[in-house]
Parts: sequence; C-alpha cells; structure tokens
Amino acid sequence: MIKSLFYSITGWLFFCHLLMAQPHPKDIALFPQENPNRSISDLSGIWEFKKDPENIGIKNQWFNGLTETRSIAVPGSWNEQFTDSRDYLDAVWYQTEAFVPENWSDEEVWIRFGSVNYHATVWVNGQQLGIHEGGHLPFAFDISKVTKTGEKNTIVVRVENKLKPSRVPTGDVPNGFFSNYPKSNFDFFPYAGINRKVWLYTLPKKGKISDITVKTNFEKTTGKVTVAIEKVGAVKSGEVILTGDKNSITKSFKFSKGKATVEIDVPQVNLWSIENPFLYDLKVVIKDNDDPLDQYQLPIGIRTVAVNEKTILLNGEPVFLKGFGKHEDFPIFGRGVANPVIVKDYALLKWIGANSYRTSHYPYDEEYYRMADREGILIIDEIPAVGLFFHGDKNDVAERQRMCKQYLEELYYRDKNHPSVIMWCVANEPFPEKINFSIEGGEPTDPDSIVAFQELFDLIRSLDNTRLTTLVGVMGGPLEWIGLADVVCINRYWGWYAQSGEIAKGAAVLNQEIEGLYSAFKKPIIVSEFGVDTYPGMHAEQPEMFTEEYQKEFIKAYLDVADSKEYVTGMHIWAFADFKTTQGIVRFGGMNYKGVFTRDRKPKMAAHYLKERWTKEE
Ligand code: GCB
Repeated sequence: MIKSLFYSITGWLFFCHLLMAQPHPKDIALFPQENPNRSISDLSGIWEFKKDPENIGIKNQWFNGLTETRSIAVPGSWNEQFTDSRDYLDAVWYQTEAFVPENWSDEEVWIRFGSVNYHATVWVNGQQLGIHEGGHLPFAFDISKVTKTGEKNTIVVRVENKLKPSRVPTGDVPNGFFSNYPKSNFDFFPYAGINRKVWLYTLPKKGKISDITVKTNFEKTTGKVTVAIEKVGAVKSGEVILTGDKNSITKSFKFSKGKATVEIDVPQVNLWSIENPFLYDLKVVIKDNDDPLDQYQLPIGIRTVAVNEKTILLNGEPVFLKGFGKHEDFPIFGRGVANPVIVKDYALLKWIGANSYRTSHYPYDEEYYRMADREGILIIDEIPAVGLFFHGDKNDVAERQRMCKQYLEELYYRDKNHPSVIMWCVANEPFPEKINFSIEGGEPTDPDSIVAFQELFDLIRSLDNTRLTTLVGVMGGPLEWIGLADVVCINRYWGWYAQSGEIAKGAAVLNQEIEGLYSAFKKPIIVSEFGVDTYPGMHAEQPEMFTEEYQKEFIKAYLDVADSKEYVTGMHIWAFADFKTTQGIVRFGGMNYKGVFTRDRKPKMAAHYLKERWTKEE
C-alpha cells in the first residue's frame, strides 16, 4: 500500500515536472536551424492516424502505442485526406517513429510543432510532455529526459478541434451570426490536425542563445541596428557579425544577468524596402574561451515603420498598401503547409502588382514571412481572434481574452525579426450584440469590450514599439473599437451584402463613411476587405451579382473612391483566392468565391484588371 502510494506520488510529481517544463514563447522564438552547434531533423512524412470519437484514448493509454491505424500525411489537415472525415473535429491520435542519432546525447533535444489545430497533447516514449492550446502558432518541448539516442523514439499526439464558444476563434455560439455547418463563428473551414512541420532539433547543453531581438533605424546614410541577445548557461561573452553590401562588422559583447545589447552602425546603409528588399546577414556567436558554444544566423532588413495623420511611412516615405486578405487554403492539404503554393502565391502577388497582404485570419507558416522578407512584400500579421463577442457567458469572454493574449505573445516572439511585418492586428471583425449593417451602427458598445481591446493593444505595444497596430472593424460595428488602433482598418461590402446589385450606390456609401471616419479619428484608413462572390466563368453583358464583370466593376469603384482620398493608405481586396468554408445558404458548394484567383490560382477577369491598374501605377 505504502509502496504504491510512493509510486503514485513520485509518478505524479514526475508528470507535473514534465508539464511544468512547457516553455514560454520567448524561449522557443528562434526557428530550428542547422549549423556547427545545432542539428535538425524534419519529421514530415506519412504518420499513423486513428480517430477517437468516443474519447477513450487517454483511458486506454493509446499514448503507449496506437493499433489499427490508417496512414496520414504530416503536415496536412485531416479533413480532406480521407473520404469519411471532412466534418470530423473530435479527438484523433497521430503517431510516428523518429530516430535520434547517438551523437545527440550530449545535446538538449527538443520537439517543435509549427501549428496543431486546435488542442494538442504530446507524448514521447509514453511520457506526456505537455499540452498546447490554439492553432497557427508554434510550440516546443525539451524532450532530452525522455529521448533514447541511437534508436527510434515513439511520438504520439492527441489532437482535437471542437468548436466551442470559449475558444479563439469561436464556434458553436448560441444564436451565432452564421447558421452554418460545421458551426464555426467565422467564414473559413475549421481545418484540423498537424498543419505544419514537426521538427526534432538540438540546442547546446553547456550554453545556448535563447533569444535574439533585432530593432533597426537609420540616421541620414547610417543604419542603426540594435541586437538584444539572451542566453542560458555559464557562458559570459560572444560576438555579433553583420555582413552584406561590402560591409563586415564584428562587435564583441559581454553578458550581464543573462542579457547583452549590441549597437551597430552600418555606413552607407542599404535600406530594406518594397523595391529593394535588401537583407543583411546577422550572426550571433557565444563563446567559452575561444570555442563557439552556440551560434545563430538571421537575415535582417534595416527599415523603419511609422505613421502620420494620413499615411503609413516606410523609411519615412509614404506607402500605399495594394494587396489582399488571404487564407492558407488548398484542396486536399486543407490548411496544411504546401511550399509550392507559397511560392506560387508570391509569384502571383508580383504578377498582379501587389505589395502587401494581411494574414487573415490567423498567423501563417514561417515560410510565408521568410519569402516576404526576400520579396519586399509587407505583412499585416493577425492573431486568430476572428468573430470575438462580449455578450453571453462571462467565463467564456474571460477565457477568450486569455487566449488572445497568449496568441499575441506567441506571434510577437515568432515574427518580431521579420522586416516584412509592419503591423500587428489584434482582431478581425469583433461583433457587437446587435448589429445593423448601416453606417449608423448598432447598439452602444459594452464598456468591458473597450477595456479588453485596450489590454490587447497595451500588451502588443509593450512588447514592440517599432511597428503599428490595428483592429479590423465590421460593417456597422462600433467606432470605439477601431479608434484604439494606429491605423483604422475596415471591412466593407456596400454593394454586396447591402445595396446588393448597386455598385454605384455602394461606392457612394463607402465614400461617405470613410470621410466620416477620417474626420472622427484623423488617422490613416485601410479598407482591409472589400469584394464580391464571383463564380468563375459566369458572365453578363451588364454587371450582375456573381459574374466576373460585377467583381471587376465593384473593385474598380472602390479603388476609385480610395484614390480620391489622400488619407486612405491601403486597399486590400477580399480575397486573394477562392477558399473553402463551412456549408450555408450563402456559400455555394461550401466555398467563398470572392477570390480574384480561383482556388487553384487561375486569374478571374478582375485579376487582369488589377494587374493593369496596379502595375501601371508603379
Ligand atoms: C468578412 C470576414 C471574412 C469573410 C468575408 C465574406 O468580413 O472578415 O472572413 O470571408 O467577410 O466573404 O463575407
């Protein structure tokens, strides 16, 4: 009896220890990298998979090994890989075997998931490591204590993506705005599973670089780079080497209380911009005597982002954002990362003359941001806070707020060193309790909601004072919410959901509304969504809803309104490509057809129109 009590107490303590080991997003901010001090192993491939509709897996200890499985591709959402699971969002289990080389025994070994939607529990060799809630952002665990080197290790992950009012994004909302299936409170398909790559990687045990934050500025022709470095371990010093454009500048530093800050002046700076996305190479090395203990290399762009009353400024120059709201969405992969789609999308953004996009409605795979840095595309980086609301169950409201804060921190630490990221977006289209689609708006705003959004703005501004912030407002939504932002972003569908069939009337409402918004706020405005469902190949000699002609004329009318207002600093069309959503009477075939490209990236008439207009403007 005493013996079994001892085992259950020690077992419980060990379990708690493992769970408590879950790191803060700051400690996993550096993407896994291969160099003389770090190794990586990509676990992409065919894994084993099993559904758990009765939720019996934990009780039956499936984490010790799955039986009667089927094959699944990782990364990739599960919904479209089979013929029987499209709308299945309950628990599933994944399993794979990963070989860990013998020479990793002197290193810390970590496992990192780029995104698991929505709730993940991870076991290695039967030991539970931790839990992560929320899709679209990475999490990682130190698995050194449970890993066997020189042999195969079993990795098991339990995932579920139940739609719940307490989650972000929200689902299964009583009297929700959407009457659709599955019951998402948002307009995109709730693709589930291990959507991004899974990595094993090592970090040096004796001392490691745990975080690097780069901030840039310039004075006349001199670039100013501030590099903040944090470390773990007894190491005392190191150096930063910045190279590029005939420069090679080395600066030594010493740690004090685990931190060091290095200031670098870059003569004749080559600034990062849309036209010239020049990247310097930054290398941080930490040393024990003369031996490098750890190193990390980062491409950096030297640029500034600011705002005045009328426009966003990149390197002090006005910039007009031309682009789209997008989705990570493709047949069969679902929301799973697919590198050829990323490359193609950048090719099409360039082809059409766009210079920016918003990661609606969640952070995208890291590869999108690396490409944007190289291609000179500006990103508005959004957390999955789509369709928030503040009425109803107070515990749910509090839980959603906690998740939004978690997402913001995870997003900041992941993306803070990308020059392409110019703005953080704390929410898309929060909904007031009563909405009326007119510019007069709905009910007065609940004061708690203003406090909640102010908290999100305060949090992201306290983390980062080098970028702008926004919140994307819904038609008829309260002014108090969008007014908290640096840049006013509005999604507008006058001429579609209201004034249906009447493009000129819709454009007139837009014109009147943005004049009102500017006089209320004296802040630059982006129309962050505007668009119409367009069935590819449908035509009419006079523009008519759902035809390609209507889409083209609608977009033209909106762009003309924007051109007449010097304080409109960007126009993002909804959407870049057609995308899968949930079933409902306004979504033909479970699709949102507002893409300027089809789901398989073929241009509609509006795409040719935009290419002509946007590339001419250049
Ligand atoms: C919006 C939402 C977006 C929808 C879009 C639409 O305002 O932000 O997620 O897909 O409208 O097509 O209705």
